Amino acid sequence: MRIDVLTIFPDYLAPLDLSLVGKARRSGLLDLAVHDLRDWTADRHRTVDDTPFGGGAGMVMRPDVWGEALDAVLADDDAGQPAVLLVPGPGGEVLTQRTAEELAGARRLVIACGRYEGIDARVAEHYATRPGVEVREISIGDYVLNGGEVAALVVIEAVARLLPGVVGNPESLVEESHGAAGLLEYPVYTKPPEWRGHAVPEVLTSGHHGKVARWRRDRALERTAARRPDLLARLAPDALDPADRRVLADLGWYVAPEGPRRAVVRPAEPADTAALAALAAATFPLACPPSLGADAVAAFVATHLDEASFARYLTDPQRLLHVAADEVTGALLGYTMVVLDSPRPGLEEGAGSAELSKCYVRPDVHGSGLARRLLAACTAAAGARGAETIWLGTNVANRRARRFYERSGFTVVGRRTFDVGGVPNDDVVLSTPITVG
Ligand code: JD8
Repeated sequence: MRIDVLTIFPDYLAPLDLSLVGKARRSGLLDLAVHDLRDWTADRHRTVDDTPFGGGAGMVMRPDVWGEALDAVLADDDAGQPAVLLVPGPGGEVLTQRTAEELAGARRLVIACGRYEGIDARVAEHYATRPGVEVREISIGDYVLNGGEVAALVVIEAVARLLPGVVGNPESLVEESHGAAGLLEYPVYTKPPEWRGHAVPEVLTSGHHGKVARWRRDRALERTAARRPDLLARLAPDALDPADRRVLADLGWYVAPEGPRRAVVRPAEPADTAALAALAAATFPLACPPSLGADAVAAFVATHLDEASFARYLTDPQRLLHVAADEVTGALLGYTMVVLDSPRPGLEEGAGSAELSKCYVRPDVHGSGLARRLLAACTAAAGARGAETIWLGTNVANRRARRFYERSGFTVVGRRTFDVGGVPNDDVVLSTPITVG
């Protein structure tokens, strides 16, 4: 790659003789030239600026000097390669790793470093019409600098390290922040294993590569959720495996079809009535065996899961309803309903026995840990109301649900017949003790 930098402060770019970029220049991987803009002035004062048309403070860099300089630099190219003309400015598109990756694919970059109040706007307009030249006004961040040189240093380092052969071990490019994974990097450690009373996390000296990789992924997810939730929200759902989703769930996130989003789990309120009934009507049929006719299901929904029923449930002191909702849109994602002091099938005594009557999550967010969070919330609430055990019935054919409850500590304690719209259904009954605190 060839990079040309035009500036009135060539020494500002001296750091590019150092470190990896310096090595890349000396090894020929990068052809970098720094030019003094004043070399293209025509007056003995080598003037590059003048007063702004329309008045105002400061000076503006002259288009004629820039024109002479850019024409010369752009023409100095045997192969006539297309060039990207970068014009740093606080109003440009903000540089990201994606931009750096794009620019690393170019054959040639020319960077026009402005000073004063900036470069006459006609320069960018003019070269945008020049064949083989793509003009991009870039910014390195939402703060104001005095010129474009610092931005040139940033761009050149961010691009050069992506060029083949510049970074010794290309592997290290993979796992870094803003890299392909789209996550911030995990914390790193080296010798000594103990420093000023701070120990290195044990897993890192365990030699167990799988556990190390998982630990690092979890830390990267945690850091990104805490520091750059905007980056997390951009992740593609299929980039997140079940372990990732469990970590995100513990951090208060669920994985929506459009990507990770924050979800709140809270007690249901009267304002949720209509949305609750709609969610219940949409999810209950999914837990019913195909053998159960649609009429029976519809009859059950109409009599037990309609708005009037939920309005009643929400004012019944013996019922605890919790919902999971998208933190931004408020859309309901899942819900639970617990009936306090409800005797387990086959037992008389109901005191201290809570029934998990309903636990449903929208199918498009299954596997995102929301059911686990809802179960934890409603179980804790039942425990706080004195319940010592919680039981539920689920259709014998619903293996997914049974697996979920058994993974959550429930054990099979019996069977029951559950009437849906007048049709008896075989349920397996599971129960688990409630441990408060
Ligand atoms: C180029 C002149 C100074 C800017 C009057 C202060 C980039 N992220 C960034 N912040 N600032 C710049 C930047 C500032 C520049 C020039 C880049 C040329 N200035 C001007 C407008 C207000 N002075 C930048 N990339």
